[in-house]
Amino acid sequence: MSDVPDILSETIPRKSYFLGLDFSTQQLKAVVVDEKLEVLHEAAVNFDRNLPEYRTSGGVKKNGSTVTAPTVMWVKALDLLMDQLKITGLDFQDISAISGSGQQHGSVYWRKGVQNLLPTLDPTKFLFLQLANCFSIQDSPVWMDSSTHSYCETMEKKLGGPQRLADLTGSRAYERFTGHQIAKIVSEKAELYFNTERISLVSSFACSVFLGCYSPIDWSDASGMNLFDITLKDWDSQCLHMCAPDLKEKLGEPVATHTCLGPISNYFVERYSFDPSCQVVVFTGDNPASLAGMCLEPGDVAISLGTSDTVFLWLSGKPTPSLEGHVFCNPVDPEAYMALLCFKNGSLTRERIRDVFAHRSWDEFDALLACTPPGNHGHIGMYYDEQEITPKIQGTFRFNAFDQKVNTFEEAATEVRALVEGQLLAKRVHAEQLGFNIGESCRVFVTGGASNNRSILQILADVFNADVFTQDTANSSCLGSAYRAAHGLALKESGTFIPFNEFMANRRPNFTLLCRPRVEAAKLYDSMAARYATLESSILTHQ
Ligand code: 5FX
Repeated sequence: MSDVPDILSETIPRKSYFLGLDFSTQQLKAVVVDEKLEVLHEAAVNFDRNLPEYRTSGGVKKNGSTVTAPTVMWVKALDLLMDQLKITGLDFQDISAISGSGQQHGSVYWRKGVQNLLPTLDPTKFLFLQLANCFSIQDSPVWMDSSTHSYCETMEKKLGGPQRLADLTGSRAYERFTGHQIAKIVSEKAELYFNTERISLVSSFACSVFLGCYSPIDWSDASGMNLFDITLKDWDSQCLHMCAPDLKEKLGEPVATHTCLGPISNYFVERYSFDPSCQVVVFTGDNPASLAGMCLEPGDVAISLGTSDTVFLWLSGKPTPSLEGHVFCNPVDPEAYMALLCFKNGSLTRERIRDVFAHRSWDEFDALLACTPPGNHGHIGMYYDEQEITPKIQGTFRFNAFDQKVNTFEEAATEVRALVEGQLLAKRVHAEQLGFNIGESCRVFVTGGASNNRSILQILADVFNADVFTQDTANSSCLGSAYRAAHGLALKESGTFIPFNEFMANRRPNFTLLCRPRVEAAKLYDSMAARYATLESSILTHQ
């Protein structure tokens, strides 16, 4: 224990539990922590497996470049999750505050009149039965959608170019960003848009259900819409007008990500015996919540190896958004920012290569990695099964040691190493392009499905020339939501702003050192990263 005063027990002395939820792409997860922020209960509902009636694959429905999820499926998942938590023996009465996160950029369209219904839901009935007819658009566009190209072009052009939009909103125009999704709905389904009372992000939609009224959108998740001025921390009226009429009213006033919104709705008090004073702290995006869950500090890199691979960094100074990657408002420090890089081709591509080249076996995949040297004898691969976000390109690109394009690699082992090295080099190259310096004290924290694969993590340590750590729990978004619930409540009770990292002192989750960089391999990856960057620009200019 350090000498830092224990702010948490000073502000929350009584027995308190905190519930964190994560409405992610493939599942809905929950974690409950106690007043020491130690995990007591966990639960999850998988959309494909536990709710097959919605016929999703990987939690989504694809129709060309349009990717959606049935909004009511998320509500039904919540009904199931609450029952699961009850079965774990959790007494909901002990929960002092809840918060949550959602996949970023996805949007929910509440039809006119629902604001009167939300506070009066019948606690004897499931939520999904009562909310089934509450959405003017049944299928929510989600972050995997890439169908709004023309709307992106229009906004960048009208606003004075991609860099200008990035300077204002933290990102150039991205197809999955919510402003363009809304613009598409106005243009293709105007009637449904005009029948919409409120537009939520996945995070603020879930928060609204717990609150029993429309929740505001928080600053961090608002930063993923191409509508929010990240410096002024307010909607930008020019961007709003470019996307849709009366959008400001439909989005509501944005709030700081530590805001405590008020008590949980009567539905949860009556149905699950929550204490009526249990507080709801505004929900945020899954990546910002993950930053909180990992207790990131300036100089650290966090990498989530999941459906999408994401890299995020804490930015302390004035942000300098670039044409690749995103700057969001920091979820735990209203003065700071965070950078995020999102790679759409993550675990699904790793699984495809495993299936094709390693007989569907991770053991064989690891054995193939082990029998090839770092640097792969000069071979480099870039695998974009789906249209990639960073950079925007689709297809498979293989290069030999002379930078010549080749159609295949001769050996399965070369292919497997090319995939892993290519994916990890891309993360380093793009983090550096955002201005990140891999310093001596750089630590890499990994989370997500592939974070227990040692062979992949050794390459990660070598590529970043940094120690790689993992946390006790892989559910960093969920855990971050539970921490944020505790922090938000402490701010409310104390009436002052307590920095999150001070609040978390003494209670950071345990980190385990998994891999250390190997000097020779790290040197080799320095030059390989420069080669990777050049090859990537060459395919982008020739596409
Ligand atoms: C971030 O910008 C993304 O689009 C993804 O990481 C989603 O948040 C995944 F849920």
